[in-house]
Amino acid sequence: MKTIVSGIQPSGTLTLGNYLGAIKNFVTMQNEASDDDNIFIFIADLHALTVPQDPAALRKNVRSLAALYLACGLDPNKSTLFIQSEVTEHAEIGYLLQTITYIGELERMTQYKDKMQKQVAGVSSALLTYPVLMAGDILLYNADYVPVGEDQRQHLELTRNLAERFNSRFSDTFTVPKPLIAKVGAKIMSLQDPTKKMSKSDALEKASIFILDQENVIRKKIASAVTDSDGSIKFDPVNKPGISNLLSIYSCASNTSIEELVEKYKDSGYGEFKKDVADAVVNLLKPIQEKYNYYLNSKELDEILDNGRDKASYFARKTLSKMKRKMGIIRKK
Ligand code: ATP
Ligand code: LTN
Repeated sequence: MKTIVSGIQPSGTLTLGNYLGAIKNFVTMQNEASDDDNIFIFIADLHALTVPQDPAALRKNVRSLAALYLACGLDPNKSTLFIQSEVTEHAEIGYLLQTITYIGELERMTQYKDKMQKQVAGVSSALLTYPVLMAGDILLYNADYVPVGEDQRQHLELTRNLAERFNSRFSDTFTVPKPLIAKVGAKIMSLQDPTKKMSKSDALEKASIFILDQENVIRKKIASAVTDSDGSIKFDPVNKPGISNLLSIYSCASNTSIEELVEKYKDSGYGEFKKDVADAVVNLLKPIQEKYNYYLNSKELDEILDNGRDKASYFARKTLSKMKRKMGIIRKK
């Protein structure tokens, strides 16, 4: 029996990076899981609040992400799907874990350092404590594995440290989780600056492919992706970051190895290659988009989220009361 936990922030429209780096792996793991495994996939709305959000847009994004999870193949009979803020134990464990986290550990987080620079109206203290909340998300369910993209590796390392610290201070309580980061697709890069990660919050629209982009938009974005003047199709992220990124995208979208693709396109030009990358991405996203529209307007969506909340709460309550007992936050022994 194993437990898998992961989440995505409803902080905007999801990108192809979120799909290939995260959701695709959630679905694979779900489909390979056995009946006694537990899979918790949630919508990290509390995390989204670490930077300013428009309340109406946030509400819409939460629903949209839920529909997208289902459209991408997450099955509520196999995975528990829920909204983080509806299981209030997440906020509580976040606070309790802060009491064993050092400020220095948080100030070292690269995502904090990057994101704080982009804040114009001040940096919220929640942006600093965000990785502690994330550790809580994982430890509440005693996760064995956490499928994420490469950018989350450092947060997972902190989670492991906090689990070990708590266990040694208060006796064995938490499972120490392992990150699961795919070999290909864990860091899809921007189409306009392939040395930067593709991000939902990139100001440059054509830098990212969004899961819900229309076919003609996807084709245009890939056709105008930045490459190089060398003319050969090879996987070399340092000297050929643009072509290497397109090879990674193509490989993940078509389930073909990068080596096979390099061999197939050894005599081709960039134009032909880009056209085929676009075909693969369009074929990948089209069925997801069709299902998305169905789920977004379906009645099932709320039922699935209600059931997910109830199931997740059951596990979260158990872990939290054990944790509080060990810390002395209990009236009677
Ligand atoms: P933001 O740009 O608002 O910080 P994000 O696009 O990085 O958001 P998250 O919600 O932080 O999205 O990430 C959700 C999941 O998607 C995480 O597991 C993360 O590692 C993964 N992910 C995000 N961007 C990429 C990317 N470019 N390539 C691969 N995986 C990614
Ligand atoms: N911080 C993650 C989202 C996230 C998460 C988690 C991922 C929040 N809690 C727990 C895995 C497990 C991000 O991708 N920005």
